[in-house]
Amino acid sequence: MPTNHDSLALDNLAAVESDARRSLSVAEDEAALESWRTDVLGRSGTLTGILRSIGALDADDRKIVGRRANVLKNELEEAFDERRALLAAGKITDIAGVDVTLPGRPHRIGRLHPVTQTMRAVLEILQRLGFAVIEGPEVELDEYNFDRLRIPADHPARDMWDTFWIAEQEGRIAARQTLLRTHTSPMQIRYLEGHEPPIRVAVPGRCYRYEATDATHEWMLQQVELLAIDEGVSLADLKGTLHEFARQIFGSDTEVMLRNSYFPFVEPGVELAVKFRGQWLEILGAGMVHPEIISAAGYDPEKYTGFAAGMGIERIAMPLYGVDDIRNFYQNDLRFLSQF
Ligand code: FA5
Repeated sequence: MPTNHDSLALDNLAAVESDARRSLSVAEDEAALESWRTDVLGRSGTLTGILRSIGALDADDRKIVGRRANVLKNELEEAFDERRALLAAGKITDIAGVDVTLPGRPHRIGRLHPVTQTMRAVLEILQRLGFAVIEGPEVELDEYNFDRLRIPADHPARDMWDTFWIAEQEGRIAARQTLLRTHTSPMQIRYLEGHEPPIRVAVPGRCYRYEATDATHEWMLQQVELLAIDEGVSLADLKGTLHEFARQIFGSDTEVMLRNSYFPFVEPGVELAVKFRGQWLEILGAGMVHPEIISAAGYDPEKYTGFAAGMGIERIAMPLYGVDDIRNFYQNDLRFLSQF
């Protein structure tokens, strides 16, 4: 057991050590190094003072304190040599207050955006349910975004989708009017042009709407379109698919509701809402592909039937991550985003 005497001497030693190390770490030139050496290791230096006083201690204490003081002396001499070598090698700049020998600050590790995480989870489930993932253009023709989906220019349903039109370039009159797609549904038409039933695809992508934003509406949104066409596909298949999807993404405790809706390209039309903070939040529109769309693609609508759906990924992310204002997702505030 160390005596009081000896623990006092050890405390002194510790104080000398921390002072010495701190002042050495800010010595930035040869003169500062030399004055440090005089102050600490010189004839009347702080450590030398302690070494001298060891003789006055009891024999036992002398051993303990003496050993520690000698080890410290070696350590400080080494630290001094190291510091001098670093200075000589130009590894320490003389920018006041900057110690380039300090360890670096840790990098902040990036993470996936919550909407990207949601998109990945959604596609994983849909792939397990048998849908192949394909993509389509964000800049779309009026014809595919509207007309061929049974929404002609004078149709009141066009008001459902306020549109960003692509301006015609000066001196060049576009043969066909282009726009930023307002939904992923044009891919129903494009896919049917080049593929025969059986069809089972999921089409993720960004959509744009020229509309005022609020807690559940953004002007840019991500959707996933579903299209399944085959002989004998029924509304029961749509219902089963949507319920299984909802169960897998939200868990079986979350309440969902399928209700009537209207879209010109389906008959009948439905929408799915999820209970979030006591209110119904609409997450997707869906329905049975309109027979005219199937016949326009060259198939007999008596033989082939199908369903389609368009899911809003931000709307799905809201209950998943407990976000009650959709606008938070795209404000690029790291304090918000780094929570997920
Ligand atoms: C459509 O876009 C249809 N194309 C969906 C569809 C596909 C119906 C296939 C039938 C068959 P709607 O405009 O309701 O429908 O949008 C679909 C989903 O996208 C909505 O349920 C919602 O989840 C999301 N959504 C729509 N508008 C916005 C918006 N401004 N901001 C965020 N999410 C939106």
